[in-house]
Parts: sequence; structure tokens; C-alpha cells
Amino acid sequence: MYLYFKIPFVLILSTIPYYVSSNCGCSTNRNSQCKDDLDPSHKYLKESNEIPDNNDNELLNTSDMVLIEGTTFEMGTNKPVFESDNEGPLRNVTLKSFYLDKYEISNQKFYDFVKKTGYTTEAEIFGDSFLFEMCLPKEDRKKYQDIRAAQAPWWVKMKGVSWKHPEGPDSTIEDLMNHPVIHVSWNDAVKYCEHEGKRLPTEAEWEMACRAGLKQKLYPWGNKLTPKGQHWANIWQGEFPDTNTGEDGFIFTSPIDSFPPNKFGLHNMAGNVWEWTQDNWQNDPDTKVKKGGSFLCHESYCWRYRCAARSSNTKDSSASNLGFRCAADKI
Ligand SMILES: [Ca+2]
Ligand SMILES: [Ca+2]
Repeated sequence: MYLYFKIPFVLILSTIPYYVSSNCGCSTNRNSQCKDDLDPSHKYLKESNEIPDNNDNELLNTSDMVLIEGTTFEMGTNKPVFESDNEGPLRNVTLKSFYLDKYEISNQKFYDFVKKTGYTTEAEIFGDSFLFEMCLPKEDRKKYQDIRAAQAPWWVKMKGVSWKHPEGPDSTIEDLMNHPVIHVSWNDAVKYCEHEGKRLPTEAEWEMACRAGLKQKLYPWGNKLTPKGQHWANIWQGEFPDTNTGEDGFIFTSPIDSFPPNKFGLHNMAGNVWEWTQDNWQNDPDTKVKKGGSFLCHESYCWRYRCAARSSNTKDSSASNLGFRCAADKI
């Protein structure tokens, strides 16, 4: 019963400075601006996260997955919004058939996984994760000035935050079981997918699935953000980062089956939470591509809920707007 229920529907965060940047509020890499512990890798006990390799695809259950037929599609764009993200150029990419989860992985599914395996996430091992500041009571916000990401001061690296306590150390997932799991690193996501006999999608697979057969459209449903006056994704309405009107029905995450699916039957490819992919960011094996934008994205600041958009985090990072879904090879 912590912060989630105390936050008014319209939030006015007048104390937070407004920074215009293409950074997207995405500076949630684990070591960014962490002055007291620049190399916390010693805390990461690999052996504590070992799960036996399991290549037995009898584990694979495709009931909540969509089979996407292999084809050639146009990936990227020649009209990049954020050139430094390498959204372009437009190029033809040919993929084999694959399965993709219809939904982002929910707290319920991650809970079941942890119950079966005893898995401990990296945020739990490190003891903290990045939390969007509006989750904190106003009186507590100034306490965290020293551990904010430099270019995105609305992120607070907070102790006790994890997938089990997503909105502050005293919060729970009790009423959020059908919401996407958050505060999970790329490493955590890989372990989850492997346990299900699955894997993370490649960036190309994710983008082909996002486009759902549409050519060079901005969003999974077309080019208009709100066709027929309806919201099709959980993003930010209002002025970022000061006012979120929640016009689409959600200030934070939404249930994984909310909003209409795209033509492939996939929900929330754009918005809600960012989704990890397999791919390295600019050939750095420790930094991974994420796709789709999140409930914090607004066109004025982080127009990254487009299929061609991309961003990144280091693979041990976690945050309150970052989750995943799994893919699998066609059997
Ligand atoms: Ca929203
Ligand atoms: Ca998403």
C-alpha cells in the first residue's frame, strides 16, 4: 500500500527540472552516476544465479505465443528521429519463422519462475534498482540528489527496489500480477527465457513483429498515434517530466493484455515497458538493445514508441520501465 495508491491521477511535479534531451530518460545503466560504488560487479555472484542448461524443447509451450512466418521486411528508417541511435538506414532483412510471446512477461509468470527455480535477480543481488522519481513521496525526493542519472535526474537508484518491490521498498506486486515484470536485467531476462525453452528475440525479429506486415509505418498499428481518438499504447500524455495526465488510463504500467493487439496479435509492442533484445548495442557485448519505448515516453522528449526506434542499457541494469518478452525458434 505504498506510493501507488497515494498518487493523484494528474501529477504535477513542479520541483523537477525540465531537461530537453534525446536521452529519453534512459540513463539507467547500473553504473551511471553511482559515486559510491563505481564497480559493483564484485557483488554479482554468478554461481547464485546458475540454472541448469536445458535445451529440451519439451519445455516450450507456445499457447501464449504467435508464430510469425519468415519473410523479408524493411527494417529501420530513412527518416530517423534520433540519428545517434542509428535508427537508419532502411534495409531489407530476411528472417526465418519464429514464435514470439503475445505479451510482455507478467509479474505472475516471473513469480512462478522464481518459485520453481529460486532465482535471484541482479537488482536483488546489487540491492537496488532505478525508480522513476514520481513513485516516491514528494518529501523524500530531495534525499536522492546524489544518485541520480546526470542527464535524466528523474531516475533514482534506490535501495530495496526490485521486481517484488517495484514502486519502492515497501511496495508489493500483490495488485500487479497481470502487469509486466520490471526491474529485471538482460541477464535475468535471458535466464527466464531459457527456463521456458525460449530465448530473447533478436532486434530484427522484434521489429518485424512490431511492424506486423505494415511497411514503414511509425507504430504497430499505422502512422496516426490515436486513430479514431483512441489510445493504442501506454505512453505519456501531458508535459514530460512534470505532468502526466494519464489520458490513456495509466500513469505507470498497464496490464499486459491492455490496448488492442497489432495485426500479428501482439500486445504492447509499443509502450508500457521497454523490451530487451538479444542484440549488442554498437558492438558492445555488455550493452544490449531495447525496443518499444515505455509508459514514460512522450513525443516531445522520447519519441521512441516507434517500431524503428531503439535504445540501450548495460546488461546488468534494471529500471521501472524495462521488461521483456521471449521468442523461440519454429519447432
Ligand atoms: Ca500512460
Ligand atoms: Ca512494450
